[in-house]
Amino acid sequence: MRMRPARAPHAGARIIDLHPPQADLRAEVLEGLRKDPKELPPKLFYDAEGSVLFEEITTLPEYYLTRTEIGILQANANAMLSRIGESPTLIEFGSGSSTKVRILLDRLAGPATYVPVDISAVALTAAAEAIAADYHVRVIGICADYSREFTLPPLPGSGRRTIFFPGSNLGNLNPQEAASFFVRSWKLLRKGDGMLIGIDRQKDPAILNAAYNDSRGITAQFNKNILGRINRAIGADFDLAAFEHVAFYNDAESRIEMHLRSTRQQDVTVAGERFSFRSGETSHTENSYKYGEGDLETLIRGSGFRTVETWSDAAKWFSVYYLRVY
Ligand code: AVJ
Repeated sequence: MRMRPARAPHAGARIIDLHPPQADLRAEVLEGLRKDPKELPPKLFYDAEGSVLFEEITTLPEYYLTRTEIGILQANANAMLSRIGESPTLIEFGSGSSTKVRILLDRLAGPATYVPVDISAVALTAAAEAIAADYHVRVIGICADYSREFTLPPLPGSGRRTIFFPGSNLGNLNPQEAASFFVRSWKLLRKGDGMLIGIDRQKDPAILNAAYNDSRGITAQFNKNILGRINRAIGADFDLAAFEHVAFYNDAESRIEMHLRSTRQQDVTVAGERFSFRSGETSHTENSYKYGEGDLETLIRGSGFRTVETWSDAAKWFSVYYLRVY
């Protein structure tokens, strides 16, 4: 039987809207397409259709990341919770549907505060209400963009804060952006507080290449959906059939790169502006950095964290780190 905290359950979730500045989609797309080589930011993947495609990716046999991380969380949740400490405040960045945190909450005994942070007020509210209904924890949802600096409102609870950042979402950031992510995070914490973060590791490139070139072509659809989204959201006439998915491991940069390759010379009108694509020209849509042992250490040491403990699967394909502010 699961241990229940002694105090009464909290009624519902409180939502605090910090009114994150809405991205100017049109300006960002045009800016990226004016570059040479052309670029489109990976956050554009996640409209309603793209989010469904990403959920499907997480179930693909080749996409080992999600199931491996969930396995690590399940196998080591108690050890993680003892690092996190008594009466914790768990602050999740990009909480989405708040699925993975349930693995921790399932094993929590005693009071706790869960603070999901997400840019989508709709997703945040639904997930926060669901957690408040299912667990005896205080839930304070914060609508904010964790990719920029923001300040937390005063939070109740006397225990340590832990930022929970699963999914290897750090992988989308280049080393400089990753370093500033840790500095921003550090500013939300105090000495002795921590961070529990999921990190995808360097491995046989064949495994990495397969994970981003799945046999059912779902990743290809996910990548091309960025063009469909631009068509729908800002008015453009991209022909999705005239672009192909490209994903490969760039060994020198330790990252998977995703691109969209124009299969012919073509002109596309985007928000009234005309862009030419050469036959074979690629537009860069995503980086997904893979970390070797020691890489993360170098990154975090400069920003006030130390690694306290790491947990991995047997093959060392994925790791969860508990870092502490010192
Ligand atoms: C959500 C950024 C962790 O990089 O593996 C999955 C996104 N892109 N397949 C990743 C993604 C292509 C994913 N992250």
